[in-house]
Amino acid sequence: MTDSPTAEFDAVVVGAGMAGLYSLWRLRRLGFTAVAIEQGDGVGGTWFWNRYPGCRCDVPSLEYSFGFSPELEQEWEWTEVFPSQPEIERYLNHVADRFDLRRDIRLSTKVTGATYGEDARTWTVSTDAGDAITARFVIMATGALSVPQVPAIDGIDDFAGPLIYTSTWPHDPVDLAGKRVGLVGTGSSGVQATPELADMAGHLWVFQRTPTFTWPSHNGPLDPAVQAEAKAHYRALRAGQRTSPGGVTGSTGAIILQSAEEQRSILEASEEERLAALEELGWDGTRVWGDALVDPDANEAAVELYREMVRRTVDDPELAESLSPRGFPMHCKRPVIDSHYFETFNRDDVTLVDLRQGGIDRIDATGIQTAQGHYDLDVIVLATGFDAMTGAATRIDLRGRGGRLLRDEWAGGPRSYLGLQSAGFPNLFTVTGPGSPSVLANVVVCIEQHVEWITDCMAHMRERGFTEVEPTVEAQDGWVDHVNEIAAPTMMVAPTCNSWYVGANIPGKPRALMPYVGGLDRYTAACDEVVADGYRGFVFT
Ligand code: N01
Repeated sequence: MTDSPTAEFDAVVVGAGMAGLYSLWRLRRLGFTAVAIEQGDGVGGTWFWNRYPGCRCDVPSLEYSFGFSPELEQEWEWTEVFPSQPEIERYLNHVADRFDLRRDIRLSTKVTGATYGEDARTWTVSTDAGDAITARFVIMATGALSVPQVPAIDGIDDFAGPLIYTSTWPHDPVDLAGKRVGLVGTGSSGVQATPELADMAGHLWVFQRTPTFTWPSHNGPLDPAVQAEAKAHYRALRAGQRTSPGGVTGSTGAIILQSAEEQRSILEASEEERLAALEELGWDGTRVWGDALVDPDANEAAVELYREMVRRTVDDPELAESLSPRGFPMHCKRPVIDSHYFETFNRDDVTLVDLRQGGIDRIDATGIQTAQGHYDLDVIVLATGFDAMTGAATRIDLRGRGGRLLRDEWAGGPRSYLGLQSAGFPNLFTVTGPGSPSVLANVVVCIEQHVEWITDCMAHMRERGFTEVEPTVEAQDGWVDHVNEIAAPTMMVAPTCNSWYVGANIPGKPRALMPYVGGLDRYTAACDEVVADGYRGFVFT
């Protein structure tokens, strides 16, 4: 089937990461034919590509797993509270094998375009292998963080040694022993890689443009009793995930803060009470303050507590100051979870290069030239992030009704109804796309909710003989307004915050908050209400 240059399926699924695998499983179960097109030469998506040292998920293992198969839940054994990349990749390969999904997956093939034929009401999907695959539906399971950002640094191709992106870390072992290694970027990837690279390298220089808010993961071996307890009550756990804002119950051995009952008011706390929170909770004592999520003064008070923790952890006061976030609020970017990040800077073989003292001018054959001087390096590691949430879809020539290009429609910021469909692009669905909670919640739960909604909608159409579904422009506009309104009081849209949530990490990308901040529970209820109301806002033909 997959060798044919042309084929006809009910659905083409773009990607074979978690969303692609579950889409295939569910489509098959509902009796739809489908093929998944995957650019990597293995399944797993994010967990196939991001194999840098230290790569780990920040959602507990027992919750960062599929809930669609009780047998799978029972047979798979997690080993750590937070799963490492190799363990998740093994799990996803197990899923692909256990459910015989590989026969419908075409690896090492990139989708380059998809055009909607209004007469036939089908999509024609083209790939870099020269295929033209026709299907009634296209499901974009392309991931929110799947397009690495190539930083705009002069001379990036001039470096004579290996230049490695964390997001495409090589499969073969990388020998860093005795090497001078430069790491650029201190987001989640850079923070996770720092302690590991420090162990591997001769000397590590960390090039930091903006200091990070990061908290210890408290990772460790998974208590067998906790695992047994979860397995005994998995149905209740899954139900709890779906009705929580973050898709996480916190009942699986991990310390999850900021649930409503744990939030305190920093503005009502005395200086002694604030410092007592650090004594009681350590780093987590900086983020138990509910008012810091919405009040700038409360936020700055919490940031000062955070800086106090940096000073208590980093031996050199000047270095502590360099590592301290300043000038933008806590909670405006994705929280980072680490294992001994700040402690790593107390090592003699690790040097922080604070780019606020002089930025990177260029990369040359022998290293990185900054305004502070030249750093001679053998290896450069780039942990410089992703063109998040819209990058994958806008790089594909997606042509909807009348030949309109999705990339043009989204030129001022992404527009979609419920994060599921865009007006003018019938029968094209997005999993965990902009306008949905996705990156702000346990993405596995988000994926399952989306895929179930999408495939249920397809089944609904089949039952009633419909061939086309598309949202109205009014419904889409209403949803985009709602997404912006509920984000307005949060730190995520603070003008001083340049996060990938708002596209600020990509030069020229329009500044627009992409995820839905209202919580997975509220979002799921909104999706369910739309269906109960006869798919309000969607037009079926
Ligand atoms: O990317 P990022 P990431 N010169 O965009 C710097 C998920 N994730 O891959 O802040 C110098 O956060 C940039 O600096 P600045 C998670 O959702 C999860 O780390 O723009 N520096 C920043 O420090 C996460 O949020 C996990 O000033 C440059 C860094 O590169 C998301 O992926 C693990 C630069 C990019 O940080 C993205 O994280 C890993 C330049 N030209 C990832 N360009 C877990 O589950 C960029 N930077 C734990």
